[in-house]
Amino acid sequence: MATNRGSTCRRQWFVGLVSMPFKDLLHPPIQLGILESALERAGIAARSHSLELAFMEHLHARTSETTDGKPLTIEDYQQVALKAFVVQLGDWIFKVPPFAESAADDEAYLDYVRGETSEREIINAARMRSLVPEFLEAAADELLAGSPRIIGFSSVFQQNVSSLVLAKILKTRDPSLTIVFGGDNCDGPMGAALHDCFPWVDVVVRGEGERRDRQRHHGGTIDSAAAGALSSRRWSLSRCAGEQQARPAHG
Ligand code: B12
Repeated sequence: MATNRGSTCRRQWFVGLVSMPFKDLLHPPIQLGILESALERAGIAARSHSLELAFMEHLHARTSETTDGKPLTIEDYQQVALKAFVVQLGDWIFKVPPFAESAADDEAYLDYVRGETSEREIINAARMRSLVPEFLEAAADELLAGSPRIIGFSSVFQQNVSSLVLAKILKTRDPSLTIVFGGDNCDGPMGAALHDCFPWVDVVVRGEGERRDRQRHHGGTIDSAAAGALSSRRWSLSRCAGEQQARPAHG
Protein backbone atom coordinates (compact mmCIF):
# COMPACT_ATOMS: atom_id res chain seq x y z
CA MET A 1 0.00 0.00 0.00
CA ALA A 2 1.32 3.43 -0.86
CA THR A 3 1.38 6.06 1.89
CA ASN A 4 2.16 9.73 2.06
CA ARG A 5 5.76 8.73 2.76
CA GLY A 6 6.29 6.12 0.13
CA SER A 7 6.65 2.44 0.85
CA THR A 8 6.44 0.94 4.34
CA CYS A 9 9.71 1.51 6.17
CA ARG A 10 11.22 -0.83 8.73
CA ARG A 11 11.72 1.77 11.46
CA GLN A 12 9.63 1.26 14.57
CA TRP A 13 7.42 3.91 16.08
CA PHE A 14 5.63 4.00 19.42
CA VAL A 15 2.52 5.85 18.24
CA GLY A 16 0.79 5.50 14.88
CA LEU A 17 -1.51 8.39 13.97
CA VAL A 18 -4.22 7.70 11.42
CA SER A 19 -6.51 9.75 9.20
CA MET A 20 -9.07 7.60 7.39
CA PRO A 21 -11.46 8.17 4.49
CA PHE A 22 -13.54 10.12 3.90
CA LYS A 23 -11.25 12.96 4.89
CA ASP A 24 -11.37 15.21 1.85
CA LEU A 25 -8.26 15.04 -0.30
CA LEU A 26 -7.71 18.78 -0.64
CA HIS A 27 -7.16 19.47 3.07
CA PRO A 28 -4.32 17.29 4.40
CA PRO A 29 -4.90 16.25 8.03
CA ILE A 30 -3.19 19.05 9.96
CA GLN A 31 -4.30 17.22 13.12
CA LEU A 32 -1.76 14.46 12.50
CA GLY A 33 1.02 16.94 11.78
CA ILE A 34 0.39 18.80 15.04
CA LEU A 35 0.19 15.66 17.13
CA GLU A 36 3.18 13.96 15.52
CA SER A 37 5.44 16.96 16.10
CA ALA A 38 4.18 17.35 19.70
CA LEU A 39 4.97 13.68 20.36
CA GLU A 40 8.37 13.91 18.73
CA ARG A 41 9.19 16.98 20.83
CA ALA A 42 8.35 14.85 23.87
CA GLY A 43 10.78 12.18 22.62
CA ILE A 44 8.10 9.72 21.51
CA ALA A 45 8.50 8.23 18.05
CA ALA A 46 5.32 8.69 16.05
CA ARG A 47 4.30 8.23 12.46
CA SER A 48 1.35 9.69 10.56
CA HIS A 49 -0.65 7.66 8.07
CA SER A 50 -2.87 9.62 5.68
CA LEU A 51 -4.92 6.63 4.66
CA GLU A 52 -7.48 8.68 2.75
CA LEU A 53 -4.80 9.11 0.08
CA ALA A 54 -3.96 5.42 0.19
CA PHE A 55 -7.64 4.55 -0.23
CA MET A 56 -7.94 6.78 -3.29
CA GLU A 57 -4.89 5.13 -4.82
CA HIS A 58 -6.35 1.71 -4.04
CA LEU A 59 -9.72 2.61 -5.61
CA HIS A 60 -8.09 3.93 -8.75
CA ALA A 61 -5.66 1.04 -9.11
CA ARG A 62 -8.23 -1.69 -8.62
CA THR A 63 -10.89 -0.15 -10.89
CA SER A 64 -8.29 0.49 -13.60
CA GLU A 65 -7.57 -3.24 -13.72
CA THR A 66 -11.07 -4.20 -14.90
CA THR A 67 -13.34 -3.28 -17.77
CA ASP A 68 -16.28 -3.20 -15.37
CA GLY A 69 -17.03 0.52 -15.44
CA LYS A 70 -14.73 3.54 -15.54
CA PRO A 71 -11.85 3.79 -13.07
CA LEU A 72 -12.85 5.63 -9.90
CA THR A 73 -11.39 9.12 -9.76
CA ILE A 74 -10.55 11.81 -7.23
CA GLU A 75 -13.79 13.52 -8.26
CA ASP A 76 -15.77 10.39 -7.32
CA TYR A 77 -14.08 10.32 -3.91
CA GLN A 78 -14.57 14.04 -3.34
CA GLN A 79 -18.24 13.68 -4.22
CA VAL A 80 -18.63 11.39 -1.22
CA ALA A 81 -16.39 13.51 1.02
CA LEU A 82 -17.86 16.92 0.25
CA LYS A 83 -21.42 16.39 -1.02
CA ALA A 84 -22.73 13.02 0.16
CA PHE A 85 -21.76 13.76 3.78
CA VAL A 86 -25.32 14.95 4.33
CA VAL A 87 -26.39 11.28 4.18
CA GLN A 88 -23.16 9.87 5.67
CA LEU A 89 -22.51 7.82 2.52
CA GLY A 90 -18.82 7.58 3.45
CA ASP A 91 -19.71 5.85 6.70
CA TRP A 92 -21.96 3.40 4.84
CA ILE A 93 -19.11 2.55 2.42
CA PHE A 94 -17.00 1.39 5.39
CA LYS A 95 -19.83 -0.47 7.12
CA VAL A 96 -18.24 -3.89 6.49
CA PRO A 97 -17.16 -6.77 8.75
CA PRO A 98 -15.92 -6.89 11.43
CA PHE A 99 -17.71 -3.63 12.20
CA ALA A 100 -21.07 -4.76 10.81
CA GLU A 101 -21.90 -8.29 9.75
CA SER A 102 -25.36 -7.75 8.29
CA ALA A 103 -26.42 -5.64 5.32
CA ALA A 104 -30.12 -6.26 5.94
CA ASP A 105 -30.94 -2.56 6.18
CA ASP A 106 -28.87 -1.49 3.14
CA GLU A 107 -31.78 -1.19 0.71
CA ALA A 108 -33.83 0.97 3.08
CA TYR A 109 -30.80 3.21 3.59
CA LEU A 110 -30.06 3.45 -0.15
CA ASP A 111 -33.69 4.37 -0.85
CA TYR A 112 -33.23 7.26 1.52
CA VAL A 113 -29.93 8.23 -0.14
CA ARG A 114 -31.61 8.27 -3.59
CA GLY A 115 -33.48 11.35 -2.50
CA GLU A 116 -30.20 13.21 -1.98
CA THR A 117 -27.80 11.94 -4.64
CA SER A 118 -27.65 10.39 -8.12
CA GLU A 119 -27.86 6.71 -9.10
CA ARG A 120 -24.32 6.93 -10.47
CA GLU A 121 -23.03 7.96 -7.06
CA ILE A 122 -24.83 5.06 -5.43
CA ILE A 123 -23.28 2.64 -7.93
CA ASN A 124 -19.86 4.16 -7.27
CA ALA A 125 -20.41 3.88 -3.52
CA ALA A 126 -21.14 0.17 -3.91
CA ARG A 127 -18.00 -0.26 -6.02
CA MET A 128 -15.96 1.52 -3.38
CA ARG A 129 -17.47 -0.62 -0.63
CA SER A 130 -16.55 -3.84 -2.43
CA LEU A 131 -12.90 -2.70 -2.35
CA VAL A 132 -12.86 -1.78 1.34
CA PRO A 133 -12.01 -5.17 2.93
CA GLU A 134 -8.79 -5.57 0.92
CA PHE A 135 -7.84 -1.98 1.71
CA LEU A 136 -8.40 -2.48 5.44
CA GLU A 137 -6.20 -5.57 5.58
CA ALA A 138 -3.38 -3.74 3.77
CA ALA A 139 -3.81 -0.73 6.06
CA ALA A 140 -3.57 -2.95 9.14
CA ASP A 141 -0.40 -4.57 7.73
CA GLU A 142 1.13 -1.15 7.18
CA LEU A 143 0.25 0.13 10.64
CA LEU A 144 1.45 -2.96 12.47
CA ALA A 145 4.73 -3.04 10.50
CA GLY A 146 6.11 -0.36 12.83
CA SER A 147 5.23 -2.38 15.99
CA PRO A 148 3.36 0.57 17.56
CA ARG A 149 1.92 0.36 21.07
CA ILE A 150 -0.67 3.11 20.54
CA ILE A 151 -2.76 3.86 17.46
CA GLY A 152 -4.51 7.23 17.47
CA PHE A 153 -7.37 7.90 15.07
CA SER A 154 -8.35 11.46 14.18
CA SER A 155 -12.05 11.60 13.35
CA VAL A 156 -14.19 14.38 11.98
CA PHE A 157 -17.04 14.36 9.46
CA GLN A 158 -17.31 10.90 7.85
CA GLN A 159 -14.28 9.29 9.50
CA ASN A 160 -16.03 7.45 12.32
CA VAL A 161 -17.00 4.12 10.77
CA SER A 162 -13.81 3.77 8.69
CA SER A 163 -11.77 4.42 11.84
CA LEU A 164 -13.87 2.09 13.97
CA VAL A 165 -13.62 -0.84 11.56
CA LEU A 166 -9.85 -0.50 11.14
CA ALA A 167 -9.43 -0.07 14.90
CA LYS A 168 -11.35 -3.29 15.47
CA ILE A 169 -9.18 -5.20 12.98
CA LEU A 170 -6.03 -3.87 14.68
CA LYS A 171 -7.27 -4.68 18.15
CA THR A 172 -8.18 -8.21 17.05
CA ARG A 173 -4.76 -8.76 15.55
CA ASP A 174 -2.94 -7.27 18.55
CA PRO A 175 -5.10 -7.01 21.70
CA SER A 176 -2.24 -5.31 23.58
CA LEU A 177 -2.52 -2.20 21.37
CA THR A 178 -4.08 0.90 22.90
CA ILE A 179 -6.61 2.48 20.57
CA VAL A 180 -7.16 6.23 20.99
CA PHE A 181 -9.79 8.36 19.26
CA GLY A 182 -9.65 12.15 19.00
CA GLY A 183 -10.98 14.94 16.80
CA ASP A 184 -14.24 16.80 16.48
CA ASN A 185 -16.32 13.61 16.29
CA CYS A 186 -15.31 13.09 19.94
CA ASP A 187 -16.68 16.36 21.25
CA GLY A 188 -19.19 16.32 24.09
CA PRO A 189 -21.60 13.36 24.24
CA MET A 190 -20.24 11.99 20.92
CA GLY A 191 -16.95 11.13 22.63
CA ALA A 192 -18.66 9.45 25.56
CA ALA A 193 -20.87 7.48 23.15
CA LEU A 194 -17.88 6.29 21.11
CA HIS A 195 -16.23 5.08 24.30
CA ASP A 196 -19.37 3.42 25.64
CA CYS A 197 -20.49 1.71 22.41
CA PHE A 198 -17.21 0.39 21.04
CA PRO A 199 -15.22 -1.61 23.59
CA TRP A 200 -12.14 -1.82 21.38
CA VAL A 201 -11.70 1.97 21.72
CA ASP A 202 -9.60 2.33 24.88
CA VAL A 203 -9.27 6.10 25.14
CA VAL A 204 -11.28 9.01 23.78
CA VAL A 205 -9.69 12.46 23.85
CA ARG A 206 -11.93 15.49 23.73
CA GLY A 207 -10.37 18.79 22.74
CA GLU A 208 -6.78 19.54 21.83
CA GLY A 209 -4.63 16.41 21.86
CA GLU A 210 -1.35 18.22 22.47
CA ARG A 211 -2.36 19.90 25.77
CA ARG A 212 0.34 19.31 28.38
CA ASP A 213 -2.17 18.93 31.21
CA ARG A 214 -3.27 15.61 29.67
CA GLN A 215 -0.06 14.12 31.03
CA ARG A 216 -1.46 13.96 34.55
CA HIS A 217 -2.45 10.57 35.74
CA HIS A 218 -5.23 10.09 38.27
CA GLY A 219 -6.03 6.58 39.41
CA GLY A 220 -5.99 4.81 36.05
CA THR A 221 -7.49 7.53 33.93
CA ILE A 222 -6.00 10.51 32.17
CA ASP A 223 -7.42 13.77 33.41
CA SER A 224 -7.27 17.29 32.08
CA ALA A 225 -7.98 20.75 33.36
CA ALA A 226 -10.38 21.12 30.45
CA ALA A 227 -13.68 19.85 31.83
CA GLY A 228 -14.18 16.13 31.25
CA ALA A 229 -11.64 16.09 28.48
CA LEU A 230 -11.14 12.41 28.26
CA SER A 231 -12.50 8.96 28.89
CA SER A 232 -9.99 6.21 29.48
CA ARG A 233 -10.67 2.50 29.62
CA ARG A 234 -7.21 1.46 30.69
CA TRP A 235 -4.23 3.66 31.22
CA SER A 236 -2.56 6.95 30.49
CA LEU A 237 -0.29 8.26 27.80
CA SER A 238 2.02 9.51 30.54
CA ARG A 239 2.38 6.03 31.98
CA CYS A 240 2.77 4.63 28.54
CA ALA A 241 5.37 7.21 27.55
CA GLY A 242 7.38 6.29 30.63
CA GLU A 243 7.65 2.65 29.62
CA GLN A 244 10.84 1.35 28.13
CA GLN A 245 9.37 1.08 24.64
CA ALA A 246 9.06 4.86 24.44
CA ARG A 247 12.05 5.98 22.47
CA PRO A 248 13.48 9.16 21.03
CA ALA A 249 12.20 9.92 17.56
CA HIS A 250 15.65 10.42 16.07
CA GLY A 251 18.53 8.21 17.13
C1 B12 B 1 -11.68 24.60 9.03
C2 B12 B 1 -13.07 24.01 9.16
C3 B12 B 1 -13.72 23.65 7.98
C4 B12 B 1 -13.10 23.82 6.60
C5 B12 B 1 -12.14 22.67 6.25
C6 B12 B 1 -12.65 21.32 6.70
C7 B12 B 1 -11.73 20.15 6.36
N1 B12 B 1 -12.19 19.32 5.48
O1 B12 B 1 -10.65 20.03 6.89
C8 B12 B 1 -14.36 23.87 5.68
C9 B12 B 1 -14.76 25.33 5.52
C10 B12 B 1 -14.21 23.25 4.30
C11 B12 B 1 -15.38 23.16 6.57
C12 B12 B 1 -16.53 22.59 6.07
C13 B12 B 1 -17.46 21.93 6.85
N2 B12 B 1 -17.49 21.87 8.19
CO1 B12 B 1 -16.06 22.55 9.30
N3 B12 B 1 -14.87 23.29 10.56
C14 B12 B 1 -13.68 23.81 10.44
C15 B12 B 1 -13.18 24.26 11.81
C16 B12 B 1 -13.48 25.78 11.93
C17 B12 B 1 -11.72 24.03 12.13
C18 B12 B 1 -11.24 22.59 11.88
C19 B12 B 1 -9.74 22.51 12.00
O2 B12 B 1 -9.05 22.27 11.03
N4 B12 B 1 -9.20 22.75 13.23
C20 B12 B 1 -7.79 22.71 13.49
C21 B12 B 1 -7.39 21.32 13.97
C22 B12 B 1 -5.90 21.27 14.26
O3 B12 B 1 -8.10 21.10 15.19
P1 B12 B 1 -8.94 19.77 15.46
O4 B12 B 1 -9.43 19.15 14.23
O5 B12 B 1 -9.92 20.08 16.53
O6 B12 B 1 -7.82 18.78 16.06
C23 B12 B 1 -7.37 18.90 17.41
C24 B12 B 1 -8.19 18.08 18.41
O7 B12 B 1 -9.47 17.71 17.92
C25 B12 B 1 -7.33 16.92 18.72
N5 B12 B 1 -7.35 15.74 17.86
C26 B12 B 1 -7.71 15.62 16.59
N6 B12 B 1 -7.50 14.39 16.15
C27 B12 B 1 -6.97 13.69 17.17
C28 B12 B 1 -6.54 12.37 17.27
C29 B12 B 1 -6.00 11.92 18.48
C30 B12 B 1 -5.53 10.51 18.57
C31 B12 B 1 -5.92 12.79 19.61
C32 B12 B 1 -5.35 12.31 20.89
C33 B12 B 1 -6.37 14.12 19.49
C34 B12 B 1 -6.87 14.55 18.29
O8 B12 B 1 -6.01 17.47 18.65
C35 B12 B 1 -5.97 18.32 17.48
C36 B12 B 1 -4.89 19.36 17.64
O9 B12 B 1 -5.19 20.22 18.72
C37 B12 B 1 -14.09 23.44 12.78
C38 B12 B 1 -14.49 24.13 14.10
C39 B12 B 1 -13.35 24.23 15.06
N7 B12 B 1 -13.16 25.42 15.57
O10 B12 B 1 -12.63 23.25 15.30
C40 B12 B 1 -15.33 23.16 11.93
C41 B12 B 1 -16.02 21.82 12.04
C42 B12 B 1 -14.93 20.74 11.98
N8 B12 B 1 -16.83 21.76 10.83
C43 B12 B 1 -17.95 21.19 11.00
C44 B12 B 1 -18.95 21.04 9.98
C45 B12 B 1 -20.30 20.52 10.45
C46 B12 B 1 -18.67 21.34 8.64
C47 B12 B 1 -19.58 21.16 7.44
C48 B12 B 1 -20.40 19.85 7.47
C49 B12 B 1 -20.47 22.40 7.35
C50 B12 B 1 -21.52 22.33 6.26
N9 B12 B 1 -22.75 22.11 6.67
O11 B12 B 1 -21.18 22.44 5.11
C51 B12 B 1 -18.60 21.17 6.26
C52 B12 B 1 -18.16 19.76 5.86
C53 B12 B 1 -16.95 19.73 4.95
C54 B12 B 1 -16.38 18.37 4.68
N10 B12 B 1 -17.16 17.34 4.53
O12 B12 B 1 -15.19 18.21 4.58
C55 B12 B 1 -18.13 20.66 12.40
C56 B12 B 1 -17.83 19.14 12.43
C57 B12 B 1 -18.75 18.35 13.29
C58 B12 B 1 -18.34 16.85 13.24
N11 B12 B 1 -18.57 16.18 14.31
O13 B12 B 1 -17.86 16.33 12.26
C59 B12 B 1 -17.09 21.57 13.17
C60 B12 B 1 -16.51 20.92 14.44
C61 B12 B 1 -17.81 22.89 13.52
C62 B12 B 1 -18.90 22.67 14.55
N12 B12 B 1 -18.63 22.88 15.83
O14 B12 B 1 -20.00 22.34 14.18
N13 B12 B 1 -15.00 23.17 7.86
